[in-house]
Amino acid sequence: MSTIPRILLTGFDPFGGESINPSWEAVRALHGKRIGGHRIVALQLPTEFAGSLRKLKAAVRELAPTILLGVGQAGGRAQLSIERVAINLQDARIPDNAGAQPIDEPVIAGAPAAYFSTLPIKAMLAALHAQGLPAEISNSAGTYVCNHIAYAMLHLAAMKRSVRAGFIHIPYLPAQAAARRGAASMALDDVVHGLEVALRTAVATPVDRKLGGGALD
Ligand code: PCA
Repeated sequence: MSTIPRILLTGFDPFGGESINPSWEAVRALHGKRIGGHRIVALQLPTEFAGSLRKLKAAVRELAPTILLGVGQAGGRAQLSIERVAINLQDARIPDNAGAQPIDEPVIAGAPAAYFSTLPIKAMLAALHAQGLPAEISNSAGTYVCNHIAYAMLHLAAMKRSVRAGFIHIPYLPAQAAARRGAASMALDDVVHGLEVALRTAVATPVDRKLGGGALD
């Protein structure tokens, strides 16, 4: 195996009655690409609480990545949504793809209530805007499988200081939004470009910039 530092970039399989998940479509387009001296490894995770965690842990053990970036579909959101925080909670509104529906259970028992992203979220936001891509900081990754994986990635990063981690939610693809009146969407090429810009910025920015990106609600 090469000694180039690795970025583990994860997407999810379709869930909730969809036949496609834009997160996997986007991350797989970046598999094998080199960014700032790092190699991207794309990994599909099942939209399952237990299964996703098992697969993530095995990949981290095998690849020893220095950056973990999780990507997931957030149907209804209009922009690339850079998550600031993940919480130690599972509260599933719908069953996962294995039929599990945990209510008010921790992701990792005994671990902290929340972790902040350790990727430079403000620098990433500025870089996306500079490329003309719609992006925002989000202060909640929800309480479903995406938050679960975001929390697990940040827990791993907290255990190992050489690892940085974060999560980005993305809108529906146009074809998904076409079936829903008024739903926002983003073209796959823009999402792929945005993820590449975000990762390039993450690699190049060890300490985040102090830029406004807060919310009043
Ligand atoms: N989105 C879901 C789980 C898988 C995905 O792509 C979420 O936001 O939790």
